[in-house]
Amino acid sequence: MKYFSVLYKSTILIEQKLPANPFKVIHPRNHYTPRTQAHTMTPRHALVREPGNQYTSCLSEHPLHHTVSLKGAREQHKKYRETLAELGLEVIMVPRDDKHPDSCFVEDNAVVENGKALICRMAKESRRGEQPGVAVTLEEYMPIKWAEAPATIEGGDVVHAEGKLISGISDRTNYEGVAQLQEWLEVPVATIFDPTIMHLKSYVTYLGKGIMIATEKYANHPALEGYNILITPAEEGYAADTLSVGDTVLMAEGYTTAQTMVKEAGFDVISLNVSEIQKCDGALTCLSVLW
Ligand code: CIR
Repeated sequence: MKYFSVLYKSTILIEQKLPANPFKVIHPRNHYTPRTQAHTMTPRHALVREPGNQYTSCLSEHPLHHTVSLKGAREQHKKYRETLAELGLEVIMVPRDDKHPDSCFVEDNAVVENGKALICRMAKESRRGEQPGVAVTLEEYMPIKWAEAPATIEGGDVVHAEGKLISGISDRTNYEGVAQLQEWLEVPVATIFDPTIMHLKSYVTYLGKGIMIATEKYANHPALEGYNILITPAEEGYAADTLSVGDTVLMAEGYTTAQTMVKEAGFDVISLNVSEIQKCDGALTCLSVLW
């Protein structure tokens, strides 16, 4: 197995840095039965929403954004849903949202951990308004809370590992967002500060069994202390966004070296074509909320 050890310094736990932040429960309900407790690498549910009619107007800095195909994105999304269902997950479809171009990237709308969901406060104005559809569905399964200003937080920044979260402090997520995340979900959150990036999970994801996959830039970060790190080749950085279901890892098609590394680390790999998702700056994790 090719593991790359990291230099360990000190893990930065956010509770040492941030004041407590009281919340209101916005949509209290009593009829749910909590179905999930601690984080599991074998989720049973996947919440998804297919790309809406405005998808091609997504936020994107991808050079091929102008070639993005809604039809292709829907086909790729369908294959993604089918794959999750074949892996045994209950795939829960949130009704399509044709008003918000980025509405299929539901990962950014909510963070689920410990049987609860924090509904995110999106950093980008054009994405505010995506969350209610996701919130209405999630609250049938678990208690929810809405993140409140001045917090901004997007689930694409939040890496889930056993017993902890690791969040980017990025262009989309601020310290207040992480404080609210930690308080409501009652889980320690380590942070990686990099305001130049959109989301941390484009660079770091957790495979399970104590193994992360990361681009070189973050591999030595103290927040990843204690994990074995697979470092993606420089030209395969996109492959660092992976989606684990048990011992199976969904990975983007075309990144063969990274896929081989993950296989050699003991995982089964399913390769998916996500070209039309990538053109909207999305990746595999962005398309679902798992629990
Ligand atoms: C955005 O810029 O917000 C979307 N076009 C892409 C969001 C991707 N989401 C993710 O990485 N979790």
